[in-house]
This record gives sequence, structure tokens and C-alpha cells, in this order.
Amino acid sequence: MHLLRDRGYTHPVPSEITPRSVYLSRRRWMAAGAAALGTAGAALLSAPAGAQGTPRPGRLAPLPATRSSVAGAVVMDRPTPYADITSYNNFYEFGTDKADPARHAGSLKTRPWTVQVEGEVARPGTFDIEALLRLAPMEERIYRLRCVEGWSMVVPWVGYSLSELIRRVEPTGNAKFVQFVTLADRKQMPGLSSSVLDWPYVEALRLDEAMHPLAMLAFGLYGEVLPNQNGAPLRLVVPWKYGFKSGKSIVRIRFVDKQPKTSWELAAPHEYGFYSNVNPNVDHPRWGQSTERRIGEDGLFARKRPTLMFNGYEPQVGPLYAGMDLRKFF
Ligand SMILES: Nc1nc2c(c(=O)[nH]1)N[C@H]1C(S)=C(S)[C@@H](COP(=O)(O)O)O[C@H]1N2
Ligand SMILES: [Mo]
Repeated sequence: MHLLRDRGYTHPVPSEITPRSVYLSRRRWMAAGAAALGTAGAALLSAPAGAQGTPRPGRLAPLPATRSSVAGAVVMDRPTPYADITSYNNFYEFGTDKADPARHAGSLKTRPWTVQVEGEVARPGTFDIEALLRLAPMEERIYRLRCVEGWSMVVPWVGYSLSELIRRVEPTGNAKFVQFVTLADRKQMPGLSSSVLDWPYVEALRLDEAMHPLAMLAFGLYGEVLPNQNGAPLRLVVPWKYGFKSGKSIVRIRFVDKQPKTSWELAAPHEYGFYSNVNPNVDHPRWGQSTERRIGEDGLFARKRPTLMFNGYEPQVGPLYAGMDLRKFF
């Protein structure tokens, strides 16, 4: 793990893709960790390939769910092992190194937890996490998550469509955008002492994007509640957009009439636009976006995968952007 740490991140924005040598070192470290942990550790590192009906890692509270019937909600790609999903994270509130969230997010207190819903809605209010867990039936969805840095994972999330919550608060005719504000607590989050981003981390969607059934509020993965490093106790997952649109540890949802600024736009406006749809044809100014490295697949002979338009969700979400110039609205 110290090999990752020694990489010396100094960038104010996401780094390039992890060099292969560093990543191979990480694999060796994980293998060594498995050996040290004995069979339990080894089982954890080769976590279930399927999701529903396969053994859970069994470390956190179970969060039962039934397989989603939403169109496109279950991709056929093999899910990324639990150990990878929970140890290679971006959650800058806990540091900018991929290993930092797993190392430091243990201090995050996820109870009590409330989400304030406000702005252009007929029924604003404060939702307790326990009420949110009961708001709609829990579904398992197997989504791709692609980071703008060029890596991707396949995650069996547990949660429900964000539209379930939106419908209940009744947006007014003035609600055009939905802003998501995540927790910013210096006492719990060592990364806030860095000025890498403006805190709190904020993200936003157009209302119709937020209402799309694939936009998900996630409370768990692999049949258990979310580990802190993955955004406990609840986060957004917007599978056709780059990972950074999927804000973690949400505390406030605000309905507004004007397009809000997001943390990444504020940090680097020429690199990160509002829409941030996965688009292999629009390069990041400092690197290409046409291929990706699937976490957990990078052996000596692993090939990069082609990145798909809208991360492969074009049949479902393409119509949301009909007629838009996606180079202008990147
Ligand atoms: N609050 C918060 N949410 C966040 C981030 C963050 O730094 N802080 N990083 C984003 C980025 S860049 C990615 S790629 C995904 C990563 O999610 P994962 O750790 O579950 O893979 O979370 C997103 N949500
Ligand atoms: Mo990301």
C-alpha cells in the first residue's frame, strides 16, 4: 500500500491513469495481504463473481434486494471483486490517493444521518436515513462506473431510482436542476484541510436526467450496506456519466431553476463541464477518453477496453441529449 502512497499526488485535479508498474505492485500487495489474512482474506479478495444469490463478503449489515427490472439496470459484465471496489476509491474528503478512503473513512459517522430536501418543491423536508431506507423497495443493479481518469468497475449496487424520492417531494414548475450537497465535516474528514476542491463537494443534474430511472440512490453494494469509503450511508450513482457526478455521503438535495456550478467545474472549468457524460469522442484536455482499464482485470496481458458512448447506456439515455452538441455541452 505504501507504494501507492509514495506516488506523490500533487495534482489539483484527477491524475492520469495509474502507471502499470504501480498497479502491478498493488496487485502484489493485495496478494500478500490475502496470504497474511489466511483463507478468510483470500475469500474476500476473490469476492463473489455474481451478485444476487452468491455469498456476501459478510462484514457489514446485510441489505437485501431484488434484481431490478429497470431497462439497462443489469449489465452482463462480470462484477468487479468486492476487495477492489472497496479499496480503490476517489473520495477526496479522505485524501487524494486511491488508498486513502479505505484507510481514513472509518472515522465517518453514518448515524444519525439526515438528508435535507429543499428549494423548488411542494413538500420540502428532512428525511432520516432510516426513512430513506424504507422509502422504496431495494433493488440490485449491476452498473458500470467509469472514472474520468480512465479506469472502470462493475458494481452490484443496492438502492432505488432517485425518481422515487423526487416524486414524493413534488418539484414545482420552476425546478429545472437538482443539486446534491455532500457532507463536509473537518472533524471527520481529514481531506478537507486540503484546498484541492471547494468544500462541500457539490454536484448537479438536469431535472429530467435526475428523473431517469437509471439515476440511482445507492445505499449498499454486494448485498450489504455501503462501506464508508464508497459513500455511506447514501450516494448517487449516475451510470452514464463520469464517476465524479455520483456524489457520496449526501446531506442535502436542492431543487433550483438555474444550472448550478459543480465542484469540478469550479476547480477546472476547461476540463470538467456540467454534463460530463461518458463520451469516447471528447478527450479530456490532458488525455484521451476512448479506452479504459477495468479494475481487477489488469494482469500482464490485460487489454484496455473501448469506452462506450454514454458508458454503454446510450439506448436508455441517448434521447435525453437529442439535438445537443455534446462537444459544446461536455
Ligand atoms: N463526496 C464525494 N463524492 C465523490 C467523490 C469525492 O471525492 N467526494 N469522487 C467521485 C469520483 S471522481 C468517482 S470516480 C466516484 C468513485 O466512486 P467509488 O469510490 O465508489 O468507486 O465517486 C465520486 N463521488
Ligand atoms: Mo472519478
